Amino acid sequence: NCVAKEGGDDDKDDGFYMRRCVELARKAIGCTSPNPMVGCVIVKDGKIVGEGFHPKAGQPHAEVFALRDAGDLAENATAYVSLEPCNHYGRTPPCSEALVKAKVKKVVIGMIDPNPIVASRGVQRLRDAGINVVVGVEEELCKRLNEAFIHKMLTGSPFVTLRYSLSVNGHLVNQLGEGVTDSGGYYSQLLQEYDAVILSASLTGSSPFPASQEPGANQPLWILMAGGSSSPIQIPLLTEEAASKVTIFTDKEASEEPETSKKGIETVVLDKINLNAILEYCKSRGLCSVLMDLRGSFVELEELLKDGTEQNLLQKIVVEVLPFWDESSGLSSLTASKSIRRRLKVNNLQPKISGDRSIVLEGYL
Ligand code: AOF
Ligand code: ZN
Repeated sequence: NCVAKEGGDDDKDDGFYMRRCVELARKAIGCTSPNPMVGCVIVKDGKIVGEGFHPKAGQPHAEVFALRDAGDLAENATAYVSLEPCNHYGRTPPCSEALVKAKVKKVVIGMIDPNPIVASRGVQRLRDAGINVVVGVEEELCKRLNEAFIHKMLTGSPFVTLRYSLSVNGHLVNQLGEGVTDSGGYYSQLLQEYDAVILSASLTGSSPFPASQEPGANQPLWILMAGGSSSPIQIPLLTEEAASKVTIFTDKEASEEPETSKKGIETVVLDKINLNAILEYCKSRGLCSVLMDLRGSFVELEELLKDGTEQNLLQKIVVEVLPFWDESSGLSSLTASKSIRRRLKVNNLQPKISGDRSIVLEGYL
């Protein structure tokens, strides 16, 4: 009997099904905030009989979709969920109850829900019902998936990532490696993941929005910093919905206010532009994740991080290294890169993607 077995799931382990949960969860990338991304798989006799993910806040949770998909086959099956099943009546009823009612015999969980109204109560409810519960399979992967949700739950503040590009000789450059017009590009993927993106208006050229990324339904909130006496920003005429996806920060020296508020865009005037105030604003809007996109503005970054308190507000750093030598910058080779890393105390940048046009490095603070 030497015929290779094809398509059988019998040899798959818990890690395999949990990785599938994460894959399913990511189908809703950028759509679930302020809720987490969650995936669920129902497995019976070594076969997947049901799958689901949480599509959007307010809609049913992942477990509900997977149980629906499995129907009666859920009885005596094992449920895999990337996040602990909830045990509360929120916008939707508790998933722990749904799993008990469906008579699953085992539940394998990626990570405990950091939400204080859930935190281990889901596990407790399942165990009380006699269900075998395993916690912590592919835990690191599940935590990475929801790093912003977890941070927001534990601290009340949004998860903030700083992004910038460097040329190979270490100069900060005003460019993106993966084209923003290319919908599969790394940058557009980043934009999809974050609730808001902070950009310096002075650096964004004639349109404050990167090409083909005008504000809209599935876009982040665009926060434009237009402080100082920099030249006025050219805001294109936006629909009401698009205008609601833009906020402009100015200071007393800038002359933007009347123009932009006429166009239905929220405009906040500060004494002086600072990261603290902008992040307070993000917090007050209940945002979970914010991308600070600095393009070519080392001076601006230095300014923002000057007194050291602001850098405590950053959680992650993404650096794109572009494959060209930049002679135009006034900064000496590698100075910018080293200085930023020293300031932020990042010394463990890991390669994430390396393509033709750039290498993307990521690190945590
Ligand atoms: C799960 N499965 O798929 C998700 C969970 O307002 P609600 O009712 O949607 O509840 C939101 C909370 O439920 C959220 O903060 C998180 O703790 C949990 N999310 N739980 O069992 C899911 N999305
Ligand atoms: Zn739930």
